[in-house]
Amino acid sequence: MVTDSTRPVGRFTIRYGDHVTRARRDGHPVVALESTIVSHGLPRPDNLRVAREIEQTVRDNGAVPATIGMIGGELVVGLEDAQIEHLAGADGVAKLSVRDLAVAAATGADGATTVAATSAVAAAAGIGVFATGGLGGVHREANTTFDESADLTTLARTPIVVVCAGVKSILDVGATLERLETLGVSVAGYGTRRFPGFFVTDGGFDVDWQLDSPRAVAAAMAAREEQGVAEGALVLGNPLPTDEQLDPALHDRTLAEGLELLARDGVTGKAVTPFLLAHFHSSTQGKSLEVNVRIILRNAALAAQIAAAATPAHA
Ligand code: PSU
Ligand code: MN
Repeated sequence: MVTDSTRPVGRFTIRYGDHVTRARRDGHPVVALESTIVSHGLPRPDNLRVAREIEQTVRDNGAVPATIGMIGGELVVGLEDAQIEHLAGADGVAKLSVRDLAVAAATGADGATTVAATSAVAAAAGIGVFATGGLGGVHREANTTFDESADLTTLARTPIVVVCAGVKSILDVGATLERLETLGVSVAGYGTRRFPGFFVTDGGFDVDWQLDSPRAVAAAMAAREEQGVAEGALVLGNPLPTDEQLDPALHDRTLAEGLELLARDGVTGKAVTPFLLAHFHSSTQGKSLEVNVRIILRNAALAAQIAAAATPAHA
């Protein structure tokens, strides 16, 4: 058990999985992975298979996976396979954002960490790269609901590179990009100046910076450390190739339906994102699920390559 008290994001008491302890000891590259995607973002039973595929993809690309979650109130960096299986299959697994971590720890909860909580814990563990699907952000109609993911405010004070396919397309992408700017979060496209739209290749907005190789991303990470402005994240948008995206017309139709159902069923708060993702996965006959899985695996591969490029002995 190791407590790291040097980082501003939190002094978490962390239990490290054996594979992560070995990687840290030997200076091997490590990639953080979230667990909410597994417990709340993907349907059973595919979620467990995908969780394992994500870890394998990280290994195949030269890094050690550290899936993060909470078991019995204890934060684990590098969940063992049986623990991932538990979070993927058990009922009552909590969706944990940063604000939930303390109460969940004190009550001995089992929980899956969101982008916000995973980045905070990963950064506290000294892990510099994190792969997910799509970030949370500003929801449509946030002007009345105030629904903006804590992913954004957490990334403003968490030094980590988040490899993602942009923000989830169920959100207000433009408003989210504006908030990322205000919050001082760096944003770059991977091989593109267009911000990706998660299920779809193009999210409809330009970004100011383009990085073209794992080495270039590693150099940006190093420059940020050197400049001493390392308290915020770098969001790296890694778009799907156009021939792998969800058909944009099907996407728009499914989203419109989903938003109607959301209003009809009065779904609010942290249930909104899982509800909309589940709607996509069930009403596209698994097409969106397939796309979502491809997104995550591509991001896991790239994150591993970046972590390797950032690790001196592995560059
Ligand atoms: N990316 C995916 N699927 C997901 C998520 C991301 O492909 O389920 C999760 C992440 O954990 C993210 C969360 O932090 O959705 C956002 O939830 P909210 O909008 O309630 O903050
Ligand atoms: Mn929300």
